[in-house]
Amino acid sequence: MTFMKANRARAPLCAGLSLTLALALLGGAGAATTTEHASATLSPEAGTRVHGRALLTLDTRTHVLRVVVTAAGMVRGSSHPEHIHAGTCKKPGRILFGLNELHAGKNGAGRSVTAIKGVKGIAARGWIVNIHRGPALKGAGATPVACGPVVVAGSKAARTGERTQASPWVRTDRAARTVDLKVIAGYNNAGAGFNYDGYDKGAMTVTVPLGYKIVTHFENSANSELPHSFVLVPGKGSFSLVKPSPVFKNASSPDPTVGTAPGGSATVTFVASKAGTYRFVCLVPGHFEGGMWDYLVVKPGISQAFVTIH
Ligand SMILES: [Cu+2]
Repeated sequence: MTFMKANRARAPLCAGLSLTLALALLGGAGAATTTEHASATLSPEAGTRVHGRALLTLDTRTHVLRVVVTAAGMVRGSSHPEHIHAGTCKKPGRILFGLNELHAGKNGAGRSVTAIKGVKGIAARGWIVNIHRGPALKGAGATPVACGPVVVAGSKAARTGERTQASPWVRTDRAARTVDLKVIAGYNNAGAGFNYDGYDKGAMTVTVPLGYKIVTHFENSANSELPHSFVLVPGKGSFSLVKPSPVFKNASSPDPTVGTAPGGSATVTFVASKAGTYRFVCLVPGHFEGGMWDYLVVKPGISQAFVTIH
């Protein structure tokens, strides 16, 4: 099994709302709402490491659609044309809306904000956000370097968590009821290295189907300066930092208070046998307190795992 290596730099925190809570709130929104919300998780295309997120907000009175794109893993100082297209990431169609150019800073990350007038509604399906290689839209410059489908908040697709495009670091085998999950500790400098896949302090939620076997390919980056571990603990409340007690049998890397050395790896296999919100944490002393944790949600009624960045 191969995984594309994606640069998962931090997206802005959305006030720490868990996915479940966010969906519950959106589901409760009534007819009085004057905004529609949608988002797209942008995954690498064409072998790049470009990765990001687009947030779409439509004011249904003024018909102004505001699109904020954050992305990382770009070539430093590069410029990228970007659009909302019709179609799918596999088969992009015509350009529906142009977005302002995305400029990568010295760290390869960037943010663009675009306001588009005269938008009547966000399509429940069939919109994608494409970041092109650039700098111009000619020849190879038109190749998408990251893409993701637009998912409307509160829609069936958002509620069931189905995505037309799987995340690059989770793979679901429906027939075998197995999810392969890649988790890299100390992936980059986010949270001073106390992160999984580039996300710390609950900025990432991995959602998996209830009852599936989760095969976690846990790695500690060779660039880490410290050992790290992976243990699944309750989603809230306290738990022992010294006596590991994973919520599912075997849901722990070996000797988690000592940790896996930089460059080391471990396969952590467990069955997601009870629905709920959990956290995966590092139990090397001080690391959980330093923000080294993210969420894992076990959800009934879905058959594909996915990753949400908050
Ligand atoms: Cu750690």
